[in-house]
Amino acid sequence: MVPDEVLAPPRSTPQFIDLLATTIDPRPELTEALLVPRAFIPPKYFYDSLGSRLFEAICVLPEYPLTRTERAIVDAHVHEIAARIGPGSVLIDLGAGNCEKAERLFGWLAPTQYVAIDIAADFLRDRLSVLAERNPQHSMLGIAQDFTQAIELPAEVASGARAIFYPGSSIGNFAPDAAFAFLQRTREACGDDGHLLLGVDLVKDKSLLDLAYDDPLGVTAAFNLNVLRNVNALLVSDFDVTDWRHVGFFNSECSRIEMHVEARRDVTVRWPAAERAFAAGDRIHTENSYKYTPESLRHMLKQAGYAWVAMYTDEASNFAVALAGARINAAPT
Ligand code: AVI
Repeated sequence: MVPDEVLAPPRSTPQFIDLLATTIDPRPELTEALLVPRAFIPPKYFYDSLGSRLFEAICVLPEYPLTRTERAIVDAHVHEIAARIGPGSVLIDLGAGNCEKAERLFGWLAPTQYVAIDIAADFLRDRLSVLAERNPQHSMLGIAQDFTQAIELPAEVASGARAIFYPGSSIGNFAPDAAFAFLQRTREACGDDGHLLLGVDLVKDKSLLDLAYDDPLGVTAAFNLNVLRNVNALLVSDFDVTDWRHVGFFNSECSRIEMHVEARRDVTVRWPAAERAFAAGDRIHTENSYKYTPESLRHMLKQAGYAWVAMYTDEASNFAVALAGARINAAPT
């Protein structure tokens, strides 16, 4: 007979809700995306467990300074950010990944609950339990959810003012109209007492951007090509990664990074629902990463319904952290 205390989860195990099982089957979406003339794969499919780890590796590359610059900006202004948000909100971390960015805010924001949401269920569950062990005094809830279509907050999310955290310039992975609709949804989800803390990469020299998305070590290439392995797992398709190469560059006209996988040779990809022939040189578009200016960002946040926006940037204006508030009488002076 095993004593109860051995079977019971450790006190620090956070609650975890998996809403992915109840969301859409990825197969019709992927089939459709692969069969349109300009084939594409939505970037959310990068983030299986290996893809999430490869993204962590990208974030420490010297050529990809986004994460470090964002951290430095937040560190430099965290006192003011915390004063504006006020203590005791529910901290909702969209695309939480390894949860490390939000963890740095715990001491400053003293959240009543930390809610980590991500599409990579296993990765999030692992990282959240490590986080909970390090921070046993904080109440935590993990939610596996594709929040790109709708932000669903289940009843387990505590009531009270909400601070939504969307760092890392993930907003750039939406097309501008979808980014705007997403910001409107964050405004709804944060309620009339809420705030949004948003990290956004800014337009800069093309050579810097090209290098950030096509690094000499090939980490970004591995991240990009891994999407084919994830698609194989989801769709039971037969992509052979060695048939494809990584392409990543800044498209100045559209103010966006584009990533593609390009066929090295003629290849036919098969899966139970269909098949698709690609000629050598054909591309599958895997990601856009839009770059904004502080002005365009401020405008978009105001249009989305936020009453005020405080904008923080680094000295070179490479990256911006925007704090947007829902309530007009809390506007910064
Ligand atoms: C997650 N997202 C903000 C990253 C970006 O920069 O668009 C994903 C990424 N793609 C290639 N490198 C990093």
